[in-house]
Amino acid sequence: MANGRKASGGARRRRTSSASSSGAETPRPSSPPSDSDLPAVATAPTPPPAPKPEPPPTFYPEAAARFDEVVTAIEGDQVIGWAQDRIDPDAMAAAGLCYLILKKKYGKKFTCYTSRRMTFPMNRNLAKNFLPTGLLKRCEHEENLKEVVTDSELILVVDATSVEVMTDLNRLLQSSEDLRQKRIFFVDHHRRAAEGDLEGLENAEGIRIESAGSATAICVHLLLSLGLTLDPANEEEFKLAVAAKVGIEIDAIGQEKHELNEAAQAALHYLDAVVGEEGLNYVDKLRNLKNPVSWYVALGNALRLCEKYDQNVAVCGVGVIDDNGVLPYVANAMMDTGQFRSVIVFGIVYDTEGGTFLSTDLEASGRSQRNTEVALPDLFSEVFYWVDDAGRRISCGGGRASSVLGEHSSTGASVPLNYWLHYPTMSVEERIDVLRHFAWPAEFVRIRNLLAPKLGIKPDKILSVYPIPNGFAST
Ligand SMILES: [Mn+2]
Repeated sequence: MANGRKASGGARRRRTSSASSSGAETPRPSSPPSDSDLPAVATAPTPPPAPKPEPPPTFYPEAAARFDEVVTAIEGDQVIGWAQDRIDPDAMAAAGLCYLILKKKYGKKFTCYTSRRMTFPMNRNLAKNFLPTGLLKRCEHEENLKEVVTDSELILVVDATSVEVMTDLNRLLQSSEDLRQKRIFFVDHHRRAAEGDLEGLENAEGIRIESAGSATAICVHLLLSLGLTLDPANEEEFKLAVAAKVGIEIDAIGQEKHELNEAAQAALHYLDAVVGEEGLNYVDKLRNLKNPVSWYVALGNALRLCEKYDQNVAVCGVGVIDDNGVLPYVANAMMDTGQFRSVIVFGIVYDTEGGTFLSTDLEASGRSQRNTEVALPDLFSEVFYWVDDAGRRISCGGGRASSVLGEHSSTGASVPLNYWLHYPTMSVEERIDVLRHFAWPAEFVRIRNLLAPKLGIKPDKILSVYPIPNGFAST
């Protein structure tokens, strides 16, 4: 169908470099641009030198002491880090604070690796305008990733320890026993994964504080415990404080402020004092960033079929798209109609850069509200998987439920489609055609066949926004 091509053709949004701010001399980020670069709306006037906020009582001093021992033992002046695929604000800010600690206290340079494109405009903007330039590096852009990892004395992993959410690190660790012997230090607030957790490796250790609520809150206290502070008059530190505030708050979504633990509250209180009114304005602007227009096209396509979905659980295949932010956005908007108790949206998502395909995945996003019949986290882990060489199913989906009865749940999945990623084509355009005409019908039918019996709905209630060839349209 022709009307879907625009979103994925060669005319991708291009960012100009004018808005990328870097270094200590650049002005404060002007109004954070939307994904397509807003012009600078209001360049903030240089504020009067703000007094340095009083550091709060610090938490986790033992963790800081161990961090200090581990970093002090490193001889080189470079440390590499790792964060989850599609790095989120908490991981970003935690990486940013580690960067600052390593730079100011130990004189070391820090580069944090992550795979896949970030999901939301806010995240992309935060990375671009509020984090030090060069801190984050996409694994797909590093030609010698294996050498980089082999050569580094330490891998500092933030906000994750499950290898399943760090695709490229997982691949490297699988490939070499030497790499599995690497020294790893993690700073995380998630529960240890039952399988495939870095903590199970011989030379891995770290800080795991589940009650902290975010990796950023832990890192704020690391910074303070190590005798450092954030200076609002310093460009880089001011921006990092803004990022840290966003990081903590995003991971606390669904919780009231008073429900956060003392350490997180103290960290937020301190960051508020550092960023001041100016910083709070940036936080608001970041929250209100507009979505790219292609997202509305996908939403329109999905809503066009509104009458045909199952009322209990609407399932929509949005086809082939070039932006992974579309799926949670469409899922949320469909829930907002109030017509469905659960929504599952899936599609083939690719990411290109400079004529090269960086990834091609089958991705899905699910939302549920007061639906006791559908347990989305379990469903996602059963339905979204890939099969390894030994025939084992490796699950690539999961999520959170806010109560046992599925009061509210939010899930995601990302299954690599390696066959299609490596499918030889003559051009990007041809590849997109192949994905749309061949990969999509095959993947759509596959997911429909897996989902329909598990959801107890008829296959023809699972809809594709693009027609599927005859014989498969309904059964
Ligand atoms: Mn987190």
